[in-house]
Amino acid sequence: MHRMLAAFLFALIPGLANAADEKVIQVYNWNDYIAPQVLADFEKKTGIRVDYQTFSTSEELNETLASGKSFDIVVPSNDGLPALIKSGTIQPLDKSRLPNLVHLDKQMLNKLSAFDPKNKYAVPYLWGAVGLAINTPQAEAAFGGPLPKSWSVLFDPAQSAKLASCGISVLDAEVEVFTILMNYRGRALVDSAPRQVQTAGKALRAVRPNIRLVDSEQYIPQLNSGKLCVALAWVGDALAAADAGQPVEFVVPSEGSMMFIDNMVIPANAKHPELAHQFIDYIMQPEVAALITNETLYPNPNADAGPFLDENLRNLSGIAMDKATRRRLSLFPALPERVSTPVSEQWKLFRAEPGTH
Ligand code: SPD
Repeated sequence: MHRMLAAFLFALIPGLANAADEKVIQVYNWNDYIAPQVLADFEKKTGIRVDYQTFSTSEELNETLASGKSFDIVVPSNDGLPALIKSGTIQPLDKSRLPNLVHLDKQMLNKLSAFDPKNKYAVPYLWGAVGLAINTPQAEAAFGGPLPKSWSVLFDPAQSAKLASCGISVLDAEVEVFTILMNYRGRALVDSAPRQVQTAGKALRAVRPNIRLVDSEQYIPQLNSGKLCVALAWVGDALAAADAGQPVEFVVPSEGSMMFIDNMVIPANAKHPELAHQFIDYIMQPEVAALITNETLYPNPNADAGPFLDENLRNLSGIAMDKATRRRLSLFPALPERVSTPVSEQWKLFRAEPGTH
């Protein structure tokens, strides 16, 4: 009876049959982190439509996942993986459906296995460093000369006060900011006691009046249009400003910095895990990984993508990381709750303070 009704409806309403057959996957990724052409090509080659949505903070991703909303692919950072695995929020991958895994850089997979043992749940997508995006002419004019290559330009109140007039921004990323601040203060965040996090929070609030923007999305167009002179930035977003014609440099300060690996994973409640595997395997093709790097200016973990990269990117600092810079970068560790809870509390206090107008 139901089948007859469906046949009747399909005959009555043209296009309904196609709509019922349509394959769709829901992908949830960071803002400014894809080449639109890749999605269009994937849809054309596979007939699978991509419903693509974005987030701009790890907290937003975690809240969305905790709400039970279903996605087929999401893109958490390495430090978020252990909690997602432990809570059963993501499912193991079926590697027999991922032949393009052979292209991935073995060293990268090895680093990632500290967060995802045996690389069971996650396929690295893009990675990169955290550093300072500096619009050199503007910053030097405000500072009164060359800037030290140090996090002090942000965290020393006297130095950031000089730069406040040309616009400072920091990422809306509590783990990033507190990890770097603690390193600058000579401590590892992961080993810090709540009281030490509170003291660091107080130091961070002291520079809040010098900071115009706490944001990970709007800072991109603002850097691109010369409205900010110093930003605590993820590498691709800083390189995008140089690509947009601004005299912006990406600097890894002398005290060192952090790197992240962002990963494609399949949530446990995904409606189409088999299509999700198809999507992941598509992205791991060297040409496709290169298209994504060419567009986003973030390095990818694909060992065979080099020949497909735009020529000007092959030696670009930030994408091709020299050994000396790599040595100054550590991978974000997963934080225990005894640290992440005071960090979140301090972050709320910091955000609530008024900044530069
Ligand atoms: N604009 C896209 C930025 C994505 C960067 N992800 C970094 C996450 C580090 N926790």
